[in-house]
Amino acid sequence: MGYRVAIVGATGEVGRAFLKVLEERDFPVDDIQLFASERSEGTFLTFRGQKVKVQALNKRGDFKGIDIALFSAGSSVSKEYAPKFASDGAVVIDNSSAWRLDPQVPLVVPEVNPEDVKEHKGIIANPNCSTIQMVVALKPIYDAVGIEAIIVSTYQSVSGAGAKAIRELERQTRAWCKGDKIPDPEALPKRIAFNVIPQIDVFTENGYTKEEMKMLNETRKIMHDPNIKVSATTVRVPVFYGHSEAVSVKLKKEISPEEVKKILSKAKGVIVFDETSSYPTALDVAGRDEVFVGRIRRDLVFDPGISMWIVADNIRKGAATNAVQIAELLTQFAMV
Ligand code: A2P
Ligand code: 11C
Repeated sequence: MGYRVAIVGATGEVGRAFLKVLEERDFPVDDIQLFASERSEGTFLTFRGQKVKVQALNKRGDFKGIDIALFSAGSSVSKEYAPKFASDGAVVIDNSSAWRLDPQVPLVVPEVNPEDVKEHKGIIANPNCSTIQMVVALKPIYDAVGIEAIIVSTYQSVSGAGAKAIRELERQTRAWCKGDKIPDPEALPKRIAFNVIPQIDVFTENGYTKEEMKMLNETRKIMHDPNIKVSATTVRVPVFYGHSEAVSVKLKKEISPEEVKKILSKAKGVIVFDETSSYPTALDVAGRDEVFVGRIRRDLVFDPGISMWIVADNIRKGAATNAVQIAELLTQFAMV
């Protein structure tokens, strides 16, 4: 038996990846409906070789007849429409930050807390991309020896900020190569071509950005550990796809880098890519669904502690793949 699936934000970076990942993983889809803004109404996207018409979300009266709705159209759309889809009978898997910290809404990374899916009341939240790849790599270490604190610096690609930011990096780089005036930033807070920007999302009162606070609050919720400490500096870099993270972890018990490599080599969804002078980069992982870990070494500040380098495709494992894996859990647990 297949499912009636809807995608909200289908024309966006993550929306298009939803279609690809559903196809690749052969998710049992009987019917697919695609929604975006009025700007995209009547355009077509392809699913399994068939053209599917995009509908304007705001022109639909009700959302009956949908089993699973994958949302990635921003927080305000999710706040307004996810409850409508849910009350009309769908289970919503929402990629925005709108519902992530709501106690009624599970926040799920299938490799880490799959059972939380069972608590859903119509909406399940997909975590932030930088959080997902970090917890996939750290949960096996957490289970083995315990983690007290994490210090993380991220190197995040422009695709995390959507299709407009991708075009912005392209336009600015082309202009620079031609010797033309570089267009002013619109999607990102400063020029991104040949630059790095230590700001993702807006600043909060404590001097950290929202993206940085998401890494703390979401990690606590996913790991079911309100005491774990996370201090993040999140940075945008001129890379199209793939987020990289330099992570230092304060452990509760001693473990050697060799043991960490062994544990992570067996962990679901993780690939250890750690040989002398060899490590994963964003270009290596673009288009992949696993989280790649390298540079595993003893930390020189935390004792006991481990440092490592974690890289994943933010649009796939950081968004679309994680959401489709949640949909797969719903089918495994017979919850749709
Ligand atoms: P559209 O393409 O019609 O603007 P990205 O994050 O890559 O920019 O994609 C955002 C997605 O969210 C797009 O599919 C976009 O549709 C969709 N979207 C944005 N605002 C709305 C809205 N008010 N209602 C429905 N979809 C929206
Ligand atoms: C970025 N991580 O790279 C952000 C995008 O909360 O889902 C995802 C924002 C979110 O810009």
